[in-house]
Amino acid sequence: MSEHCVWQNLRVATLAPRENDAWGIVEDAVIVTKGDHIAWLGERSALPLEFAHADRTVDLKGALVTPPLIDCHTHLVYAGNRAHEFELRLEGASYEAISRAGGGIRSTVAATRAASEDELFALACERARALMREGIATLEIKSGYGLSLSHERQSLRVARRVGEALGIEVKTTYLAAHALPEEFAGRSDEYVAALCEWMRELHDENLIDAVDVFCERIGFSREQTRTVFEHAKALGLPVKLHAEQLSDQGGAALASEFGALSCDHLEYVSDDGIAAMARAGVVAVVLPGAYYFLRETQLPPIEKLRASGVPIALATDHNPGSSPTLSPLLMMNMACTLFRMTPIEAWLGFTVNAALALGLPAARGRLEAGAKADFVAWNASHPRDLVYRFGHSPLHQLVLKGQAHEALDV
Ligand code: DI6
Ligand code: FE
Repeated sequence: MSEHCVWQNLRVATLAPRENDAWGIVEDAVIVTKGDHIAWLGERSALPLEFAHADRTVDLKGALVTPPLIDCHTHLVYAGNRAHEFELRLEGASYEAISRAGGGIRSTVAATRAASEDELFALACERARALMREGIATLEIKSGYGLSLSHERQSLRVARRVGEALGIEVKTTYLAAHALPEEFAGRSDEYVAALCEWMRELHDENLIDAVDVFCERIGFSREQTRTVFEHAKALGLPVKLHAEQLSDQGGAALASEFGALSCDHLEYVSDDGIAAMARAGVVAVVLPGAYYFLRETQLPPIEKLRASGVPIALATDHNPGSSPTLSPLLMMNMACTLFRMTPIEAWLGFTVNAALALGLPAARGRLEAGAKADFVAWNASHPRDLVYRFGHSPLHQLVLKGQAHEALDV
């Protein structure tokens, strides 16, 4: 028999819109969980008698309950850091120049290859725990700092192990097309052919949930991106794209042709790119951490994306080079202050639209009867309070499968 638990003394923001309220707020609410799903959710006064008798009652002391957050774009598996490059950039070197000089992604590749699988696992778990302390319970993790068959396999295996160890859902993304490894210098087409072969093997090992490419002057060309996408398509794998982060490569239109789950970054996306995304139902993932940390000045075209009806998701883009943040709440604040998104858009960006960017149902970003018994209790009274404050996590409890999660202690 699964445990029947009544959670009371709380207010819920379901994010399922009701009448004039986009937040779906339920005041003086009760949540009834049965094992790992929500059996009932609503106002206390409407609690049906059949649910009133519980095996366990939890008093949430007036907390605000929301759906857990979803981080739909991270590069969590790597060793080392790039604090030195941060200093170089402050002295005037550009991100692209550092990359062309052999630093950037390739310096993290060297550190990652030198680490053992257990070291990478410990580092990635520590980062995932930090995200969970701000309410994350679903996480996308990209490979892309291995860049050989065995090192990419190792990164993807580490990503899977993080999910199992922490009891959260991890979606893995194969990003071998992130940078050209040294051993393929001057032979980028051969590298693309090789990584497409590896894709087949790693797919057979069930290590890949989606395929991504860094389509950029310092990454891979549009034609190379097409080759990678064709291989993914032949294997039935969904694609996503690092598109128009530093320049317009026509990546968004290409990804839309392949029915991509998402196009990410998008500072330099064209009107045609946006139109193609709208037609194909591609999610825009905007990444204020990378925008801020690279001191970018070209804003992603939020107003045009909005007007075209493209769903907008947000993520941390956690990585050592362009976005070393582990704070989804800070990203929500920055999405509002820097990108002029609204607080409800920021929340939908880390819940409903982030689910879509991972190929999960939108309902994964809402709290409703029948949903998984996963939610976050915050010491706050309204979700907009969490967007407004920054540099602070008022998390009270992360509840997964109907149980308060224990693994968050430092
Ligand atoms: N775009 C990014 O912002 C990250 N990867 C990518 O394709 C940066 C990765 C890094 O600098 O290590
Ligand atoms: Fe990224």
